[in-house]
This record gives sequence, structure tokens and C-alpha cells, in this order.
Amino acid sequence: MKKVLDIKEKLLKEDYRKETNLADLPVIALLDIRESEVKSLENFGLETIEKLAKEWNKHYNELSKLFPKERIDSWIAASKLLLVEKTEKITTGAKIILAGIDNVGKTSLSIALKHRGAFSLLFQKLNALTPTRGLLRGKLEVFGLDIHLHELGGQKIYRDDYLNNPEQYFIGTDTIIYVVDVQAEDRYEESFEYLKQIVNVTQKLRLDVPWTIFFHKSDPDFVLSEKANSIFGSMVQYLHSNVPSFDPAKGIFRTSVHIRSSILGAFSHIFRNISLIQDYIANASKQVAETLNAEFFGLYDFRSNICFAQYSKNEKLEELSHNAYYEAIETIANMREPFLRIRRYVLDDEEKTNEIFILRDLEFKNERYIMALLTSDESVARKLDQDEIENIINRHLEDWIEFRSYAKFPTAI
Ligand SMILES: Nc1nc2c(ncn2[C@@H]2O[C@H](COP(=O)(O)OP(=O)(O)OP(=O)(O)O)[C@@H](O)[C@H]2O)c(=O)[nH]1
Ligand SMILES: [Mg+2]
Repeated sequence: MKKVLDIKEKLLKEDYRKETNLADLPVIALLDIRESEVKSLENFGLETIEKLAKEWNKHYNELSKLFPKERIDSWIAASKLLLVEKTEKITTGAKIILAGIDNVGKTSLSIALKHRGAFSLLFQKLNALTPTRGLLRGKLEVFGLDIHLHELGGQKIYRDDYLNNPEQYFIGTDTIIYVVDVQAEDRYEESFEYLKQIVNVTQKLRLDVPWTIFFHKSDPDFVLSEKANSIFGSMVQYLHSNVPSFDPAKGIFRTSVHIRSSILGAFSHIFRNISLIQDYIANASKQVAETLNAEFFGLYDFRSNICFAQYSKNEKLEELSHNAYYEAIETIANMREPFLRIRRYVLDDEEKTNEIFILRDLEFKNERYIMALLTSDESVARKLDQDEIENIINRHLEDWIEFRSYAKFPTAI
């Protein structure tokens, strides 16, 4: 019972919170929606919570021409959450496809993401890799939501099968990651060709899901040639013109197994992107950061390392924090024991800011998370012994942690 009241408070304007028939409420009842926006939804026949929750996908493309997708997604998520008790099966988890020609580093990416322990051990694993034979399924659990990672082994003998029987591989996917090896100059053309072929089959399946492209093996000392720049530019342009939900501003990542934060950052971004309650979580994370006077706040899933809730003042601090997170969990010998790590950094900015990085484990509702904070406020670091931090996070994120398994809903095709 409590749950429903919480949802109403979080999602509905005050006047509507006492209503019991949530399905028939007009969309204006949603907390974060304006009258002009409601008019447009009505024009598409999405005038009630139920209609919005169930029929949004018919009008998503037109709507996204009128409003930022983040706003539309948050209305959809809100309306679905409001129907939670009425819907039989809400969560099915999410499916991510990892594609690209052979040897670009797909298997390495998923291993690096999940790796715990010494960095040198990671390279032992990666050096011993053999080509993936056909489809390789992996499962990550992120905030109680199952993420199915489907890796399509990239050798030519397997590719034809995906292209000839795409429905067996692509149906039901929530997002596609295409991996390119920036160091394999002699294979750029082949990589581009395969990208076009996959775009083509997904179009035939009318699968309009977000795409991400990883320019992988962007090792620290690697410099892109002119040829690389030009052909990668064409790939991005191609995706932009042919995949409506590819966003060049958000969908491109340079990754390398030598820069752990690049992988963690990219996967965390993708995960947050397919989660329909991302806006709420981003907001709540920002509030936590503000309350704690922190420049970065992140809540990492204990098992997958994915940073589900995050606020960062800028990208540089995000990178610093993700790197510090990996560095720390590599040295924590016994993850079962409670732990607290504090490290100081002097930032390379004009003021040479002193930042304190704090990492500790937290438990909410019997699940374990790892929290990272970056702050220049000494008093925050000193307050750590108390349960102050846990309380603050609890206050802002509790409901979303509780609703975490509703983060993704089956999207009808
Ligand atoms: N320099 C560098 N090498 C990498 C990186 N990531 C992976 N590799 C190497 O690239 C090679 C191929 O990696 P895999 O992960 O097996 O490639 P794959 O895409 O899974 O290949 P298939 O399974 O055949 O499709 C391995 O020798 C890795 O060590 C990286 O970021 N930088
Ligand atoms: Mg592989």
C-alpha cells in the first residue's frame, strides 16, 4: 500500500493524488507536464495515463520531433509506473547486442567491464582469448534488473547467419552497440560494410532502438590517422541518417581496455539510457550530491560495476571517479567485509583543488551497492562514521531503488 502512495506523490500533481482510478486520469495529472505539452499528447490520442502507457510507441517518432526525448521518456515511465499494479508483467529485463567484425574487442569489453582484482590478471585473461563462436550470451544484474548481453561473434562464417536470419538474433533487443577497432586500418572498410548490413536488417525488422558506436582500442598513446578520421566520420554520418534514434552527441564512445573508466563510463551511460526512469534517478543523484556538497556522486552496482545513479559536475570528474573506483576495487581483498576507502587528489586545474575521493559499501533492502563521492569539503569526509550518508541517499533514492526493477519495460515492436 505504501508503495502506491509513494508513487503518487512522486509522479502526480497534488490535486490528483487522492484518485483511485489511475488508468483513466488525464495526462495533465502527471507532475512534470505542461498544458501545451498535454495538448500535443491529446492530438495523438494519448489523453489518459493508460493510453500513454500503452500506446506511446505508435507516436513516439512524431512526439520526439516536438519534445526532447528525455521528457517524453519520463512521461511514459511515469504513466507505466502508475499502472504497475494493473499490469501483469512489467519487467523482462533488457537485451543489449554487441556487434562488430572479428577481433575488434567485443569479448574483451565485456570481460573488462566485469573484472575485479588486479589489472595484470585482466590482461592475462584478455591475452588468452580466442574468437567467439557464434552467439555468446552473458547476464549482468544491475539494480535488480537483468541485462542480457548478446555478443555476436564477428568472424565471417558467423556474420552471414545473423544477416540471413536476423529475427533470431535481433528481435527483442533494447539497444545495439557496434564496435570498431581503431587500430585495424586495413579493416575499416569491412567494418563499415558490416555496419551498413546490420543497419539494413534492423530496418527490415523495423527495430528502431538506440545505437551506440564504440571506437575501441583507443589506447592512451594511439593517434587517429586522417584516413581513420574521415571514415569514422562517414560511419557516424551514416548512422545519423539511417537510424532515427542514434544520437551523435550521446552515442559515440572511445574505449580502450587500458582506460578502464572509458568502458565503465560507456556501459553505464548505455544502461542509464535504456532505463525509463533515468531522469528521476539523475535528479535524485543530483540532490544527493548537493546535500553532501559533492562534485561527483555515484552508486555502483556491486556485481556488474555499472554506475546506475550518477551525478557529476563535469566529465573530467566523472572519469577520475570511475578510474578511482576501479583502482580501489582492485585492491579490496575481501569484498564481503564492509569497507571504506579514502584518497586525496590534487586536481590539475587553475586552483589546484584538493578533492577527497570516498568509496564505501552500502546496503539497501538487502542488496549491496558501492557509493563513490568526490568532494572538496573536509567536513563531509569527517562525517563518514555516522550513518548520515546512508540516510541522505536513502531519503533521495529510496523510492527509485525500490522501483528499480521497473526501470525497463518491454517495448512492443
Ligand atoms: N590494444 C588493445 N587491444 C585490445 C583492446 N581490447 C581488446 N584488445 C585485443 O584485441 C584482441 C581481440 O579481442 P576479442 O575481444 O577476442 O575480439 P572479439 O571482437 O570478441 O572477436 P570475435 O569474437 O572473433 O568477434 C585480443 O587480443 C585483445 O587482447 C584494447 O582496448 N586495446
Ligand atoms: Mg569475441
